[in-house]
Amino acid sequence: MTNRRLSNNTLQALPASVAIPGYDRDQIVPGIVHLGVGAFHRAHQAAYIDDCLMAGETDWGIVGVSLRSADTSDALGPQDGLYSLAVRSSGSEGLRVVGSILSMLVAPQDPGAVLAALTEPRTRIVTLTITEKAYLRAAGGGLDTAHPDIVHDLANPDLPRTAHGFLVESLSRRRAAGIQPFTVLCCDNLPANGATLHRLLVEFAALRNTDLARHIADEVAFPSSMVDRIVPATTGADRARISGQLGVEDAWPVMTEPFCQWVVEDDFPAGRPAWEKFGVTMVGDVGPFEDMKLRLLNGSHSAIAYLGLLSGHETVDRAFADPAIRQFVDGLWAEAIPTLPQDVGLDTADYTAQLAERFSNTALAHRTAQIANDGSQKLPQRIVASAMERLSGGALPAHLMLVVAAWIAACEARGNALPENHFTDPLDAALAALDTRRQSAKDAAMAVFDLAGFAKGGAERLTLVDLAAAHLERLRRGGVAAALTALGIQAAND
Ligand code: CS2
Repeated sequence: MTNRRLSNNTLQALPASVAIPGYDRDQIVPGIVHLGVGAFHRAHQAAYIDDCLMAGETDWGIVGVSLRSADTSDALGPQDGLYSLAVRSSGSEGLRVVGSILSMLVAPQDPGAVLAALTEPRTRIVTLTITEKAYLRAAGGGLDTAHPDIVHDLANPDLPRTAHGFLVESLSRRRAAGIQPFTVLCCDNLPANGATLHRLLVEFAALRNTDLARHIADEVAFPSSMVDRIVPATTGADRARISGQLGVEDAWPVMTEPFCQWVVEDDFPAGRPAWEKFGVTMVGDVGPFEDMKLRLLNGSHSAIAYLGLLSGHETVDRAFADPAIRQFVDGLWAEAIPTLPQDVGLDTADYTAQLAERFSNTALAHRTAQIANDGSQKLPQRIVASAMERLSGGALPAHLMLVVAAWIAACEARGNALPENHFTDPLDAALAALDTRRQSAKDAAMAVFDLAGFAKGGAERLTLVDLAAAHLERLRRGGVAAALTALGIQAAND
C-alpha cells in the first residue's frame, strides 16, 4: 500500500471497480447541515445525497458537524471529506467513494462556525444522527433541564454544546435576520423522532424566551423519519483491507450491509432533494414504519446483544446462529407484532424474514457489545412500549421482559464475566451506585425501572417489574439456558 491519501486528487487513479462521485464537487452548494457525522450518517443519508448529486441536484451538499469529538474531521479533513463505503454481504464486498460531505466542522473547536453554517440562507435542511442519549430527555420523557450542558447552553447562547443549543440559537438568528427557517429532519431511532425533537426544542426555547418558543412551535417543520441500515464499527483490519483495495490510504472507511431504507414524512417548506427518485419513501405518516423497525429490528437487536453477550457470542451473526437465541427471537417477534398497526398494510412476515437474513450476514461481524451500549436509552421504545401494550391487552410479555432482565444481568456481568467497560450507558454512574448485584432480583429490577423511568406512570409497571425480576433471578442462578428453558426453549447443549 502507498502512503498517498484518498482525496480529490487521487480519485481518478482508483481502480475501475470502485465507484466514484461522477460530479464536479466544486459546483455543489451546501444546502444541508448534518449534526453527528458518525459512521451511520456516512452509510445512510450521505449515500442517498450522493445519489442526488450524481443525478445533477447541485443544491444539496452536506456540511458535516461533529458535536463532540474531532476524530471524523481529523480523518476526513485531509481527504477532502471523501471516504469509501464498503457494502458487505457474506462472500462479497462492493466499494464506493462518497462525495456528498463537502466540509466538516467540530463544534467544541469552533461553535461560532457551526452557528454560522446553520444560519446561512442556503442551509435549508438540518439532519441529525446524534444517538438517543444526546436528546437529553429526563426519565419521564421531557427535557432534562438539570443536565449541565442544557444549563450551560441556556446561559451561553453564543457558545452552545448541545444540538438543542445550536438549533434554537440559529433559528433565533435566522428569525431576527428575516431568513426562512430550515427544516429539521431527525434521523435517530426514537419514536415519532421529529415530533419528539420538536417538543424538546420548544421546551428548551421556552426557557429562553416565549416568542422564540412560539416561533419554533408554529413555524419550523420537523418531519419524522425512519432510517435503517446496519453499520458495524470500522476495525483496523477494515482500514488496512480497504486502503489496500483502493491503492491509497482511507483513514476511515465505513462498513455496511446491502439493505438500506429511509422513510420520510413529506413536510419540507424550504424545499428538499427529489429523494423519491433515489429510493427514499416519502409518506404522510411515518409512525407505522417507525414502530415496525424499532420494535422488530431494534428490539431483537438488543435481545441478541444482551443474550449474546451473556452466552459468550461476540457478533450478531454468531448469536443469531445459536438455535436457542434464534427461537427466542421468533417468540419476541410474535409478542411484538400484535402491537403494530394492523390496518396499514405492514408485511411483518416479509419484514422478519428479511431481518433473519440480515442478522445472518457473516461479513458484517457486527459486535454485540456495540449494540449493547446505551440500553437505558434504547429499551423504552424497543421493548418496554410493546410490553406495556401487550399487558394492557391481557397478554403476558414474557419474551419482551427477558430482554430487560438480560440488560440488567449484562450490566451486572461487567467487571466479572465481561470486561469492565465492555459497553457503556449514560446511567453507568447511577447503576454502579445502586450495585444491584447485592440486591434481590426483585429489588434490583424495581430500582432499575425507577432509575431508567421504564413504564413510568403506567398501570403495568409492577407486573413488568415482577416478570423482569423472575427472569433476572433465573439468569443469575442458571444463566441464559435457565431463563430460556423457563420459556420452553431448550438450549442446544442441554
Ligand atoms: C442497533 C442499531 O446499535 C444499535 O442499537 O440496533 O444501530 C441498528 O443497527 C440500526 O438502527 C439499523 O438501522
